[in-house]
Amino acid sequence: NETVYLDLAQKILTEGTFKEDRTGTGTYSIFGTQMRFNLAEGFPILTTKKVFFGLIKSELLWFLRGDNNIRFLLEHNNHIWDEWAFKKWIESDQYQGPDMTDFGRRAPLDADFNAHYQEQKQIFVDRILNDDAFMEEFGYIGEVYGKLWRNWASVLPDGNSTDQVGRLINEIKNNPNSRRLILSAWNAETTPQAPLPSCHVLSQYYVADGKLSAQLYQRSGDFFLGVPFNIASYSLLIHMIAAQTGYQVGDFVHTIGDTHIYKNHVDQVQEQLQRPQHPLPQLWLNPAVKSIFDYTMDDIKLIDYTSEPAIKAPVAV
Ligand code: THF
Repeated sequence: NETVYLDLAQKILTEGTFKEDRTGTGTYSIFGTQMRFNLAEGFPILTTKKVFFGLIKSELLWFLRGDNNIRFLLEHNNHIWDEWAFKKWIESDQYQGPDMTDFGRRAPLDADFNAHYQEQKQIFVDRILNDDAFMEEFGYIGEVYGKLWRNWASVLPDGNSTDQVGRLINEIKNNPNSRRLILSAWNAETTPQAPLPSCHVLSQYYVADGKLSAQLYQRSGDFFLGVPFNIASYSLLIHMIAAQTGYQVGDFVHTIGDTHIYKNHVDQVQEQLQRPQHPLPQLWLNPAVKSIFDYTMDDIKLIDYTSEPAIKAPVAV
């Protein structure tokens, strides 16, 4: 169950240091935390608030495609990366609309501005979906997840790019005792220039007793909005890799550096902490799928997911 998540939320609120941050919102933060989820006990998606599993599926399929252009997400009605591509657009000289500086901070505070922002973002999203040249120029979010997982550029003059996921699957099949089962999403040269440098920096995979486990190092965790997604996303990835390599699922170990609750999420967390837990759902993966790269939305389902209602909160940009 999710007690480990709720206890850590409580600890951040009680012991966290108040820190200003890049987004100007302010957070309660502690450094260096760890949660462990035994995936055999059920699929670790929160039940004290509704978490939209469809968004988690489409984001992970997007990473596994090696895609770092938000069009695929938009085609799946997934808007969790819009702000980052939009930021690049409004900072470009081609953008002629109303001033959108600091939109993430201003939108929740100023209804008038928010109306303009929503309008501009809708125009942006429609153009990414319908205008190929625009999508090519402004749809990318840089050298993060998808790109680095599937298509890490070579530093050698005539080298080939590296498919880290393909290699990882082969290594788990052929060399399961390896201590080098690593997926890196941080390229020291290029990632710091991305609109949002990767939060989940590195994951390591581990096989023992017929079970596949993984540990994620996440440099920064937005505990209320992002972390529930990250837990479910990596748990889903472990299930998929285990299914493709013939192992059962073991543990997901989630290590986070700056573990924070945004100031404007505190009321929501407090409400969540009062709520009852529901039994965890089970994950179903279509057993007919023969490659990690062939899963579609319909091949992945949660069985018996019941939860308390969703809790809205503004995302910091
Ligand atoms: N930025 C911030 N501030 N926090 C993050 O967790 C985060 N991410 C990704 C990129 N930037 C980030 C995107 N992940 C939501 C969930 C995950 C995100 C971004 C946003 C979110 O708003 N979830 C809502 C539902 C949204 C919807 O229905 O469209 C929720 O209630 O869960 C770190 O991965």
